[in-house]
Amino acid sequence: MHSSDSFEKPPETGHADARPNTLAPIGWDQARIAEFTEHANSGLSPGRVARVDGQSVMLITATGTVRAESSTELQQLAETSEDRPATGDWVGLRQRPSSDLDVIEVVLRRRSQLSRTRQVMKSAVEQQIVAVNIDVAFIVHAANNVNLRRLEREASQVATSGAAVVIVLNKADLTSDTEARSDEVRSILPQVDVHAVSGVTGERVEALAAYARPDRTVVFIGASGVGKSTLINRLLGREVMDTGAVREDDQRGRHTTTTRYLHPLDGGGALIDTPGIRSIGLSGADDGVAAVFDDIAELALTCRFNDCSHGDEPGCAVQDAIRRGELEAARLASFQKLGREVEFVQSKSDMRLRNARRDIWKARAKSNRERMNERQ
Ligand SMILES: Nc1nc2c(ncn2[C@@H]2O[C@H](COP(=O)(O)OP(=O)(O)OP(=O)(O)O)[C@@H](O)[C@H]2O)c(=O)[nH]1
Ligand SMILES: [Mg+2]
Ligand SMILES: [Zn+2]
Repeated sequence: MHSSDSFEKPPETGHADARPNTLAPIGWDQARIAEFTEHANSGLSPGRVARVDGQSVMLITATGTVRAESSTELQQLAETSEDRPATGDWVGLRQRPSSDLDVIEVVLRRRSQLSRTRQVMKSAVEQQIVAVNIDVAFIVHAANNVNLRRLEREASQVATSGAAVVIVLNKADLTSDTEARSDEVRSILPQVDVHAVSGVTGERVEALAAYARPDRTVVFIGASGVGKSTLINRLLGREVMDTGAVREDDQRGRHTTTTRYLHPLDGGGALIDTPGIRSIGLSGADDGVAAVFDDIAELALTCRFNDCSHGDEPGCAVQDAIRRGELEAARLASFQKLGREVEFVQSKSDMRLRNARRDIWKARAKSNRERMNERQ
């Protein structure tokens, strides 16, 4: 298990001034310092959330790792779980010498936010934050088991977050086919970097290390068992995360990682490990879908009708492109499927729409009842 002591404290030098700044290498830049001035003046110190454990969080600060909880005011301000401190957040902290827990008084503006839609009940969905203030997202798949539909969904999810998408085909040691797999990925995501690597042999892992520069935060997402934690251990150069064997029968992982962890890299930068999730909901906005399918989005601009569904409408530029062989019909199909999912999620999370629908159903039920009564 990982307790707070799995995070290394900076070396004690005896001189406060000589202590290396542990925050700059994980993204505490000039803009953040400026943003923080007023909070520093009111006695707060900065920290970055490394891990959230229920009500308390673990923070990396200039003087080491500390535990903290949100102030009562902050808790009241947080209307949804999205507003609570999340892995990767920069916060302002007030020390509380008499307690093990310091107090988080402010959460700084998020520069990017990766969330997923989680089904909480049969008819209710919730946005769940995966990580914030991230610059790059590694979408990890096993090279011998690439799921293109899932990959498209994950890429759309990342596109809405503000982070750059990088595709990692791990376990390259298990297949001789990595070039063909990489080409398949490039055919659906032409603008995205694709790297075939192995977390076990270390093959091509240096290509990934190149993204993890000082002041950059990289988040790893992907199904359980694809090897996210294995890659992170390799990039960190030590076994920080537990890794787990995949099941023989279906090659699925066992959900070894259960929380999100932010790990500072020795050379600067940070990596966030996340638990593999079974299915990824889309996080609402269509512009993410459009960004991944920008070829279709661009074609659609010239369809005759603004609300063209790219079916059998006259003057459909998308269908024209398919007829000319410039666009694969399968690509349109996955675009439409994704669009429907987004719409579904949006309509579900849009309270007004939900209430309006309920009223319509009530009205229908009522008129059905009345009609039944008339017949009797
Ligand atoms: N052959 C091979 N096996 C790998 C590679 N990377 C990881 N594995 C194995 O795959 C299994 C799962 O690896 P993990 O790193 O735990 O996977 P994960 O993505 O972190 O999984 P969760 O934490 O459950 O989300 C382990 O048995 C690893 O040793 C690789 O490049 N090649
Ligand atoms: Mg893991
Ligand atoms: Zn059209």
